[in-house]
Amino acid sequence: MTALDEIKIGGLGASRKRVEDDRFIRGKGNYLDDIVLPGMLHMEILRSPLAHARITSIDTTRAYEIPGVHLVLTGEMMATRNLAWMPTLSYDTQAVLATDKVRFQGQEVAAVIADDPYVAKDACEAIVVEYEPLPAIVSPAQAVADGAPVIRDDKENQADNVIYTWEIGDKAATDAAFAQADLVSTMKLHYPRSHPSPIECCGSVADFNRATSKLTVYMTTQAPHIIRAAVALVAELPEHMIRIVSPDIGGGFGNKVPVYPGYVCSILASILLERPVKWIEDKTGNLISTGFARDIYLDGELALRKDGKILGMRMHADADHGAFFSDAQPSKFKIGLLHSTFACYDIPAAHLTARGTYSNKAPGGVAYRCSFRVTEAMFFQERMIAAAAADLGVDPAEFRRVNFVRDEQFPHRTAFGFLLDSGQYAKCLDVGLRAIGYEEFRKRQEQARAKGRLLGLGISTMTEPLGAGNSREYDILGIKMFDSAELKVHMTGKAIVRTGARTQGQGHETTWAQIVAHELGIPAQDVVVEEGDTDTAPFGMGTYASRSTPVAGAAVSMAARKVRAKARKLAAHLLEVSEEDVEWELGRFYVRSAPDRGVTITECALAAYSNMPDGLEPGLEATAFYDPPNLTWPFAVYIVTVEVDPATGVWDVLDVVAVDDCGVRINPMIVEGQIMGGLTEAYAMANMQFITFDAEGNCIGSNYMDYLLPTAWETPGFELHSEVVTPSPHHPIGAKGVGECAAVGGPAAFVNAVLDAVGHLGIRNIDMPLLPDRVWEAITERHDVSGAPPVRSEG
Ligand code: MCN
Ligand code: CUM
Repeated sequence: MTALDEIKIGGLGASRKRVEDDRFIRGKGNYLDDIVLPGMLHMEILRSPLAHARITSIDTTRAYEIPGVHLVLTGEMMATRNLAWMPTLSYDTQAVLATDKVRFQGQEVAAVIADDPYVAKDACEAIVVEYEPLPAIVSPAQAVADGAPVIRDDKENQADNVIYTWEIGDKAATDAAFAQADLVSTMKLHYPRSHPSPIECCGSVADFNRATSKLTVYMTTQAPHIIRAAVALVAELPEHMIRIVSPDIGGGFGNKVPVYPGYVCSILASILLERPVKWIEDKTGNLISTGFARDIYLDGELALRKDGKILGMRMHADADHGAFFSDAQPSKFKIGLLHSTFACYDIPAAHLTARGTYSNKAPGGVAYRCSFRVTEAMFFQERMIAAAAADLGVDPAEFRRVNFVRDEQFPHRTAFGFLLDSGQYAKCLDVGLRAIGYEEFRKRQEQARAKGRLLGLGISTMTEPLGAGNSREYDILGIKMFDSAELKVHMTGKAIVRTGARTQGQGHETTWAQIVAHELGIPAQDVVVEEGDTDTAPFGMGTYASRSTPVAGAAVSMAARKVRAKARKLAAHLLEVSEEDVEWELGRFYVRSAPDRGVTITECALAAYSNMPDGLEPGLEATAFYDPPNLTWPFAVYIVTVEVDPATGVWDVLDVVAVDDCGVRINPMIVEGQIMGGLTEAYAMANMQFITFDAEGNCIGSNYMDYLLPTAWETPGFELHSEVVTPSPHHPIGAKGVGECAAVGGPAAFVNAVLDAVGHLGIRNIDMPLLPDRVWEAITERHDVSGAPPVRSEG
């Protein structure tokens, strides 16, 4: 026997079909709403119709009169148990159920627990709440205006609506760079609110068992272990008596990272009623109250030299966080990793300031398919780069190439202090330009323009810091960021691997088995992957920020290597040679001097239970905790071509080319799926997704008539390229994260393409979404169009 064929056993690089899809496409998944427990009750939430109002009274009498109603929770009741407010992941507090005021439209005011969800919903409507309306704030500018009402008057020492001010970088060096500039290019834009809107909404089934004192909560969460710790601390329950189970998840995209009031209410209700309580959000509830992202005003400048070299960068961010500051992000950074902006460019000096403010909107700024605001960072970067190239009158592709971090500069320290691990930026760009037919397109564009047709080409590049931690720099609420994996090899050579991550559609059940196959030669189909149950899964910080492959995946590798080290001892024993004389090739140990004499990993597994050498602990399992030395930095180039109709402002996508370098690909097919999904979201954000607020704080876009999800019909085709592979030097298998790259880098490619088509008309910016009326207004009025100011309400 010789080494196994890695692709045949489903190892690294095999485009193995996703094993989880078998049950999903047959409708056999086990999602939260599939969970039915004996005696289970149902909870519905009453939400505020107003954005900002004082609550003068809540009368629940009529709700209690409805047959089938067991409990009506109000903020006042929660307060008696110290649960009216809960801590957020960013050291703020958030109302669980409103007591004093409501602070955004859709805020949770009361919860009804009843025999079935319809009765609970009816009972919600029977609750009488009296409000005294207050003026609403819907932008950072309004939040800091003189005389603005203080939204968070519940907080001591909060005299205004400012949450934080923050800065990073070297101001003096940046000022000096600007003093030397031949030209200063500016950019001001608004990255609008967006919503992850996974197919499955959020929900929980809380089951408190009085007999055992154990609380089991089935919950749509991307980070079950963190939730367990949070529940232990907030509800003051012992951690070992809490079991969080995250069942199959119908998409997360960041929506299922935060802790929502519904979870807390269902837990309290189950404890009070001693019965399982299920809460499932409806689509409106999900769209109006949970997991908003972005909503940030960015204003920046580049100091440029005539020859196209960038000397310095400065920017200011005004972030609208909504009524509660509840972002999940590393504690050290107030505005996530926004300072990853311009990381792929070699810029000597940079300075960033940020201010976060409260508004009468649902909590926002929560990540949506981005590693803590990297989406905003890269969007701004690539819009700014496009504008600067135009200001300088240089080719935008060449401008990028001149300023890229060069291959020989890695590892490269950015002006904001990140250490880039590896990359081949110029090569990715070349592949992209060739694929789109750059030179030919420029000619076509010119000919078309002569005939009054508007063609445009947009380039976007991005690099993303993925894989928090290392624990030195990254923690959430003081909990250091690392991950672990546990691998058990059974006596017949089959195995189970568990991690503290939680797949939501990314395919971990498929890819983690491939890592084991790569490390041990156990065919992937013989390895089962389990995640999401805190009673069985080893500790982990969860799945977001595309950290699973960089951290949990690395832990799988390390656990497998520990198993291999032990198997080597068993092999030496079986082969009757010393360990030093044993060599490894995929699936098999052999004697160095006699390669024909060998034992398979399966034989070693059996020996671990039946024939171990004296003094060796039986069994073949290992747990590895992995604290990454650094983040992984994938890179990508996205290029889009469009045609804009000057008569209507409608734009059609002609071609999309994507060149992603995420290091070694575990499963190329899954990686391509991730990229296509991300590009689809990027297209949606650029083209059609619109959430805004009128002057009274009414949320416009809280339904799928206003907030559009692209279907296969309108989504353009994508041409994907995988020929550039720069392994991460510090990751055990050289893989970098990829789950968010296309959603991060994609939007600017679409927007840059449209602006390239209309830029010669004197238009510098149109804010997303680039709806036809905005594009048409820009073309006909020849001015920039900002989507930022609140929509005036009629009547
Ligand atoms: N992968 C690979 N080779 C690489 C990198 C990744 O084969 N070099 C595989 C991984 O093993 C995994 C998938 O690609 O199966 C994504 O891996 P990774 O980049 O590590 O990201 P995570 O698993 O941590 O997923 C999180 C990321 C985030 S943060 C959001 S948001 C998002 C995304 O994944 N949400 C998703 N993609 C999603 N895809 C689906 N279907 N559903 C979501 O909710
Ligand atoms: Cu940034 S959304 Mo994902 O990190 O779950």
